[in-house]
Amino acid sequence: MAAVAVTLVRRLLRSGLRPGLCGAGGRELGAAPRRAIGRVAVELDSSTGVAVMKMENLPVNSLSLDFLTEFLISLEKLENDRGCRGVILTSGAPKIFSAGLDIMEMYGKSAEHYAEFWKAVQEMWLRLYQSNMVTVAAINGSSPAGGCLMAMCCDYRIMAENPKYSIGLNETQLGIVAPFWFKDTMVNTVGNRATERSLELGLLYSPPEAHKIGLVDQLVPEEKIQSTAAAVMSQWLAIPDHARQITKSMMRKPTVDRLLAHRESDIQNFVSFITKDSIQKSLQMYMEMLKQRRG
Ligand code: CO8
Repeated sequence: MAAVAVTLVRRLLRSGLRPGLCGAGGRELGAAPRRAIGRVAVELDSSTGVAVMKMENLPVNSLSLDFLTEFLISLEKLENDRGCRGVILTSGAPKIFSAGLDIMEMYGKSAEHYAEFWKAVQEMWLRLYQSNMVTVAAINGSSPAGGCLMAMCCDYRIMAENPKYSIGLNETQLGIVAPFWFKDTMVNTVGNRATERSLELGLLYSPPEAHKIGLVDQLVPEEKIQSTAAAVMSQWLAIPDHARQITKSMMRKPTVDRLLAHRESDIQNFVSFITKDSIQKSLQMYMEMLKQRRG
């Protein structure tokens, strides 16, 4: 994984951003919080050891290659900071947690680009799913596809009770197929039957439906989401780190190992799938549908 991190840092430097300027958590110790990089705002409270990572890739927090690169660097800094034990993942975009993978990264690009993009998506999943820190998702907006995957990587999910929001793995609605490790993550969260139905139909659930199947752990009024996340975090942090971390690894390692064993072929599968004319056509139609829906 170290090699991937070096590649990501190189990418970020090429883009003109300077990841090394601030201390872990996006601020220098003892200095006023400041933004390390543009699309992910991180604030670490050194008195609690809890960081809030706010996704700010406006308008919809789509997971572009640049965003994923910044996200990974921010997460790694926190992971390496002994003063940080927990992360609350949330959104700074109104009404959207994350719109999932950036469709423009999967459309009309070269095979090399698709491979680089997919490696970054894999890396995001590997890092977040295996994080040693306690991770709590404060889902303050809609969270389709890759957004739902990010939330499912966390240890606990709290969603705002807003009937306009939805969450789920809706890939089949775009004419694409969720990869096996998306499927595995959902099976580990809600079980086999609910995953089978969700994935085949590309279901997006309202907050009460998501809560009913266990896709989210708790619903709260929108204004209480951050305070509830902080309260849940302190319950999880009351458990000794080493015991919790070993238990988490015991639960998640077999799933992680499955991707690690097939990482290259998973990239090749993605590239050969996404470059098919029929898939490119489906994505184009889906984007047109999104625009028409807006009127
Ligand atoms: N990627 C890129 N751009 C997006 C995305 C996205 N995922 N979602 C929305 N946008 C764009 C819209 O096109 C629009 O652009 P513009 O202003 O230029 O027209 C802008 O963001 C705002 O979008 P909306 O007007 O639709 O905003 P709303 O607030 O009305 O709705 C939603 C927000 C609910 C997020 C809505 O945009 C939506 O449903 N988006 C699509 C979400 C989605 O289906 N994502 C799935 C992505 S695929 C994925 O994550 C996993 C793929 C697995 C790989 C499969 C292997 C082959």
